[in-house]
Amino acid sequence: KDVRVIGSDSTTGDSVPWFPRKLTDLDTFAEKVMEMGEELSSDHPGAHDPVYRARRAEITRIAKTYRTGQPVPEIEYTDEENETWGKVFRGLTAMYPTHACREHQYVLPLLIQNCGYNDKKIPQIEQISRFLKDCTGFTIRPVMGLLSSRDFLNSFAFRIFYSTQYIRHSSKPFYTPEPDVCHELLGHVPLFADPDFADFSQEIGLASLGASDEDIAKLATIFWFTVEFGLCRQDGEIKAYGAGLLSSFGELEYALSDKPELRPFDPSKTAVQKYPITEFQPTYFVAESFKDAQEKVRDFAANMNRPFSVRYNALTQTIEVLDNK
Ligand code: HBI
Ligand code: FE
Repeated sequence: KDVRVIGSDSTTGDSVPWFPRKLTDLDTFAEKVMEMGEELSSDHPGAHDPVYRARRAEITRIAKTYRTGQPVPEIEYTDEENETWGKVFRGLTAMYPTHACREHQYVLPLLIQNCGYNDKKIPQIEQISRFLKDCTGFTIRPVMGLLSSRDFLNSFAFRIFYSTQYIRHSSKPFYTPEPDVCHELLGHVPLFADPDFADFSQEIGLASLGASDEDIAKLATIFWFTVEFGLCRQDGEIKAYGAGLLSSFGELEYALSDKPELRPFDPSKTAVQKYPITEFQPTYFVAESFKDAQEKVRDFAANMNRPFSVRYNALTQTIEVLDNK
């Protein structure tokens, strides 16, 4: 087996889409946001608030200029921002004991102890990133807004999570049409501290490197029904581990009610399930464990249409490409 160089961004013929091979390659993603990075769509709760828009521009500038190896700059959040966070924090933490998976319940007190999680102030990304690094090797980079599925998924191959640093508009504390710190820090972060979940997320990331556009769409759907909206079975009960659920009171309650349809997680079926993005999900997929889900994603990836396989070298933090055609 040898390592070959792949470097084309065309998906035609037998060439392979470009993908990052080393950490600094991720610097090129900084400005490639899809939407809402700098501009808010007209139905965004903050779209007509000039103070909110100026604040967003100030915060996204950090993500735009961030480079590999730098500490994530601290943000001094305003009283209004901290109050919005407090409302969300208090509401959600009241539901976690009955609704969150055991891994989330185990990690949240550690975040309170080590990373300044409380209902008074929004915690700082840098401190959280250092904590995650000690737990699972995951680190956090700031991002301006939504990345393409390919770019976003690729980063998980390196155990890197792109997190926004701004918060939703104060007029609607329980609603956001896009990721914000409440979603990232309460929904995603606790799970990245869990070794099995970290392995699972990295497996999706590795599968996405150089994948065809069709396979990226499938992996993004798998990501949606696991990392974002996943349910799991624990001690005979259904619990939530998806960040989209763990950061939304309404949907967290609904997902564990008898209203939605539940199906077993099976990558080849999950990958082609249609889903709405602005309403509660009619269907959720239930994982038996993160290890089981990881193995299933690995088998799925092995059957993808990709003329090589990849491996992450944690010592050099680079991707090795194995030519095994
Ligand atoms: N970009 N910054 C960011 N955060 C996300 O959660 C995100 C994204 N891009 C795409 C995406 N999520 C998912 O909808 C999947 O396509 C992976
Ligand atoms: Fe998310």
